[in-house]
Amino acid sequence: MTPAPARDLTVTGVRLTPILVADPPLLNTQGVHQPYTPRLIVEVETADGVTGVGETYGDTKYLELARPFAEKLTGRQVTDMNGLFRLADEVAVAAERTDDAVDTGGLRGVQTADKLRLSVVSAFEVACLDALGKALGLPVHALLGGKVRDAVEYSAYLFYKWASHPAGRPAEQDDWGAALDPAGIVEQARAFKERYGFTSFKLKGGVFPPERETAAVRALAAAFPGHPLRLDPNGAWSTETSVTVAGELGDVLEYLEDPTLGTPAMAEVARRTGVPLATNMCVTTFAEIPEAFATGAVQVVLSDHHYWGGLRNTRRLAAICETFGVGVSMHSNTHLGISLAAMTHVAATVPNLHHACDSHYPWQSEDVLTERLAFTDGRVTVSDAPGLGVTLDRERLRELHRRWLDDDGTYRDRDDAAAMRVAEPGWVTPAVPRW
Ligand code: GKR
Ligand code: MG
Repeated sequence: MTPAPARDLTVTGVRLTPILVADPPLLNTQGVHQPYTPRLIVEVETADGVTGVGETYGDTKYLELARPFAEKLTGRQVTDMNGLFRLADEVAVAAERTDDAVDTGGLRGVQTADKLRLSVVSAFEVACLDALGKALGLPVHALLGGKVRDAVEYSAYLFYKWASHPAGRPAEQDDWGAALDPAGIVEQARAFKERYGFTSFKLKGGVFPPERETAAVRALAAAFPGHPLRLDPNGAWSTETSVTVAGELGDVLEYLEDPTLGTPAMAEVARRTGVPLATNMCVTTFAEIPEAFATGAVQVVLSDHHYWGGLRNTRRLAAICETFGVGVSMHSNTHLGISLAAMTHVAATVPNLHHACDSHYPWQSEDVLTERLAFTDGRVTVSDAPGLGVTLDRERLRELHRRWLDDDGTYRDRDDAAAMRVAEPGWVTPAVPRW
């Protein structure tokens, strides 16, 4: 038999398209989501004419790293995914920004230049995997060692929210309505269940005083008995408040997510309560693992391929968690279908991912795909089509890029506190612990 001709997997071109995507007024401890949020779409083309896609944060600081990175990628092989990290280091040395070194105020833990780099690498890694999969006729999960499940379960991501953005803001009214009290949160959860079949619920907290959020979780427990529930105030509480809330909700919570900031404080809360603690704030890099695991600060780590540096690093993280008997779940930030596809492929390959993954996707009415990904019975079916199994809608991509081009800078960098100031002019990012 004549062997099939070798494919030429040399990268011949990289396209970066920053876009602005409509986002509803979702509240968190820092403020509220802006009407539009920035995302970056990455396309990697090979000599054989195959194109792979990836997606990551689109704020200016990510773009500034992604641009020189894209230039350096041309001429390399899409198979050289380990080389992406070296490439990112080279780019970062040339572009290092001191103000990126530490920002303790983020909702995803301390922001470091390293994490920024990994978030950029991840989009290129996903695009390379997509291109490689398409070239070989294999799904991304097969390139990661093969799926261990045919569908990935997601949780309903409940948010306190306003009915619409403050007057004068451009985005249209969404069809979710307001949710500002326990009844509103239960109604939102019902809508999530009806529309998508989700059976586990996560409430984004840190917005109202803990008693009010505790009441909302109690209302969810009464409305959906036996369903897994989570509450995540993004580190807004003191250790004492965290211990109190854990005591009050311990019987109904699957886990309490980042009740308080920092590994030592989380370890104290864990020591004083029997409630499992999860994090996407105190363990967000490999370097943060040893202290957190040694002190028993977290029982579940939320992976996120964006800032852990890709799908292969997510598997490394899961393997470490398994070794130490720590659970794995998945974090999400505002994202589109390309990222949901990537999340689903990697989640399908992680045997010890026993918790439903987070996803903001139901909140995003816009996408850049020809076909939206669907949740059925709260699950996304793992695609067996080559690559990620998604197709870019070029027209839509152009429109959302046009919005980015036309923006005067108001929305090119996510700023939840600035969005809040439109409604409350005196608003400043609250100091933590807030309660
Ligand atoms: O979208 O407002 C939000 C969330 O608060 C997000 O930014 C967090 O990163 O969902 C995230 C979390 O679990 O902490
Ligand atoms: Mg969280």
